Amino acid sequence: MYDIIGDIHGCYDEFITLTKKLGYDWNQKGYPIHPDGRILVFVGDLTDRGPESIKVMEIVYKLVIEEKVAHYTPGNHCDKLYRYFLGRKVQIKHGLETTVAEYDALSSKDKAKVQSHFMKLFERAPLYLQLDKGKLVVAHAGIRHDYIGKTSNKVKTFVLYGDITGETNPDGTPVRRDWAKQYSGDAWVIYGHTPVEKPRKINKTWNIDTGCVFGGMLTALRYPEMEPVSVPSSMPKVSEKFRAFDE
Ligand SMILES: [Mn+2]
Repeated sequence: MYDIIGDIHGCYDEFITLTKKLGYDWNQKGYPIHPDGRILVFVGDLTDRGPESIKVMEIVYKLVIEEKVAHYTPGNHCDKLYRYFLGRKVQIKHGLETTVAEYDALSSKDKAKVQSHFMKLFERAPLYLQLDKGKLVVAHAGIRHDYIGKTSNKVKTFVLYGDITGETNPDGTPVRRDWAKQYSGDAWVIYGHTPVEKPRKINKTWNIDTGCVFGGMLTALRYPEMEPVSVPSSMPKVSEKFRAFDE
């Protein structure tokens, strides 16, 4: 009944192709509708780095806020864009520069619309989603078993950034612990955030960020079937962005 979509990062064309592959029809109303009433769920990181971040934001706004036919939970890139729209001092890099460039090219009328849509989408979104009577949890960077049901700042940092230690790797990237390997909960946790070459299932968790914006694939997970469905990316491959795990 749900199709959970991994990090899109402005890859609008791949999103269209993926939803069509999943059986959604765009012709009836101009947004994707499934004949069996399946529901789209977005794992966050709609924008940044890819070519059409604003189109992705707008279609998700349409589905979640206007039509109320989909669910969305934010990612770290969404959080940063929201802070940018609030007027906070954020660094316009790590992909935000492409979204800001798209935004700056809009008319002032469209700017106001896009900003208010995204802010409303973000403000109404839960930190993470608990669906199917709690049997399904969708959180951008995942969630620890004992954090499910909680919303402290610690939980917020975890669901947006993952299990970070505060330390950095020699290449400057944050050290991220492999929380999924320790996960022992009964609920399925579906997440993105860390690009992997293929959807990664370990314990009752699935990482479905297959690095579309880095030339990998855009992946959805069909729930309750637990069947991943992917489409190839049109972006150039940036192999060093993909993380390998020792199982
Ligand atoms: Mn991401």
